[in-house]
Amino acid sequence: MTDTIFSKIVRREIPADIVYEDDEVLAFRDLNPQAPVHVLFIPKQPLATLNDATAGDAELLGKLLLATAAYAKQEGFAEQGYRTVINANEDGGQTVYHLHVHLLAGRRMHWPPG
Ligand code: IU
Repeated sequence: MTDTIFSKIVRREIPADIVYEDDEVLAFRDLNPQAPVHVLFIPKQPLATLNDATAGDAELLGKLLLATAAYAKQEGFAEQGYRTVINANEDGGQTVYHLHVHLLAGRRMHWPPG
C-alpha cells in the first residue's frame, strides 16, 4: 500500500499530539476534532482498510481496541461513555487509507450517525 500521512507520524517525520504508544499501536489527537476528545488509534504497521485485515491480524486488531478502551479508562471517561468508529472506503467516509479507530468522547453522541 502507499504511504499515508499516518506512517509519517509513526516515523516522526511530521508532528502529532501523541497520547499513547506501544510496540504496535500509536494514538494521537485528531487534527479536526469532532468531540472534546477525539483520538485516533492506529497500527504502526499499516493496513489500508478493515477489508485488508486477515486472520493473521486478529491479535493486532484486538490490541487496537484494547488500547482504545484502556485509554478511555485511564482518562476517566469510560464510565460516562464514548464512541469508537472505523470508517471503511468511500461510502464509509474513510479519507486516510491507514486503518484507524476513532475514539470520540466528552459529549453525548447521536444515533444514527450521519
Ligand atoms: P477517516 O475515518 O479516514 O475519515 O479519518 C481520518 C481522520 O484523520 C480525520 O478525522 C482527520 O481529521 C484526521 N487527520 C488528522 O488527524 N491529521 C492529518 O494530518 C490528516 C487527517 I490528512
